[in-house]
Amino acid sequence: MNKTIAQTKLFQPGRIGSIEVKNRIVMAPLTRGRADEAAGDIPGSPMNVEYYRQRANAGLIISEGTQVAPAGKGYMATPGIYSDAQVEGWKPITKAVHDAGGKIIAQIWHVGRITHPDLTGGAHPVAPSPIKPNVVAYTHNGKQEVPVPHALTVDEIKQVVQQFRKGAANALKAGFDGVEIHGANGYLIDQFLRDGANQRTDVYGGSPENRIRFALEVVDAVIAEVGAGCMGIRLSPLTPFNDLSDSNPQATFGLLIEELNKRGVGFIHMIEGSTGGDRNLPGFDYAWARAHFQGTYMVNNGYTRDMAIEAVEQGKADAVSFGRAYIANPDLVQRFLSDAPLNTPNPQTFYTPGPEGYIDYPALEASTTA
Ligand code: 8OZ
Repeated sequence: MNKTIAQTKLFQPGRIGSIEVKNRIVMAPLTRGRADEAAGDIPGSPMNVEYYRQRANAGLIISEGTQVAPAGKGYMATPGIYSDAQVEGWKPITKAVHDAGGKIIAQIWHVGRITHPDLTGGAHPVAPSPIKPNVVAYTHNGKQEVPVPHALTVDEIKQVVQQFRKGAANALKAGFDGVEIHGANGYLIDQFLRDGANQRTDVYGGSPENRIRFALEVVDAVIAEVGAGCMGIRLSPLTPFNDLSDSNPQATFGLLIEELNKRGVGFIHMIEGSTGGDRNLPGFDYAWARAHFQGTYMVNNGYTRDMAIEAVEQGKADAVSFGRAYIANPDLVQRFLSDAPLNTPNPQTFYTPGPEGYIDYPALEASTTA
């Protein structure tokens, strides 16, 4: 018997980790640069609330990356999750999503070396090793080369782990349903994982066992606060984004996945290939990861509606996240269900302040969604 589209697994309720979701379509974390920077990187303006509320049709929303400390901020006007005022700011957002029947988790984030003191309140960028990436930071003083980062001492590493721990605890206080650790795209955790940025000779560098240590310390700290079921980690074993590389991604990320299994981590959010680009890069066996990871396996990067339906139907993934499509289509689930055309995202307004390109993408007319 042929299924209707609505009967395919992508549109069915299920669980992401222990979080019950009404479908397996996920809104990916999206940096939008619309927090109140002058007030202390605080989210929760009426416009921020409306943006998330509009997208509560997703089975799960993953918040924009939210820095766990001032030094972990790498872009203008990204929200934090370390101060009490930030926690208060997130509350109307999580409430609006819940009131609209959705679920939302916080993506907790530290950019490491991908920043400039003009963005961190003067703090010098940090990293596993003093290696400068070929990256510019966008600051209020224009585009600037990022400096050679300060190599974290072991004491400082422990402090950053505690910052992630506090971020996770704050996420629950703010009403989030869980936490995603940002372990992808060349930011701090990824800088420890991959040897293009990690040339340490202590227990945090060298072998894959040592390079995954920091990530696992963060995972353990987050689990201690929120439990393993409602947390997960975003990974991008192959992406060259933010000038990062690894000499053997299969060994590094294969070992990490085995360790995540031992901890009962709820989900992995896997970016396949080059973030926002080529999906077909050599060097990592995603089918292996799917087969071996015991939690929920969520995939991302350039999925179309039909690719997502097929991937979940065939068991290649449990859930699929959409970034750019969700920027431009607040009602993405309804559009996928009816195979309606999608609005085109406008990159000119991805990071600009104000409502344009944020809360003004049209939903389908009610008559066409019926
Ligand atoms: C694009 C612009 C700013 C931030 C990521 C958090 O790549 C980001 C990001 C992407 O994960």
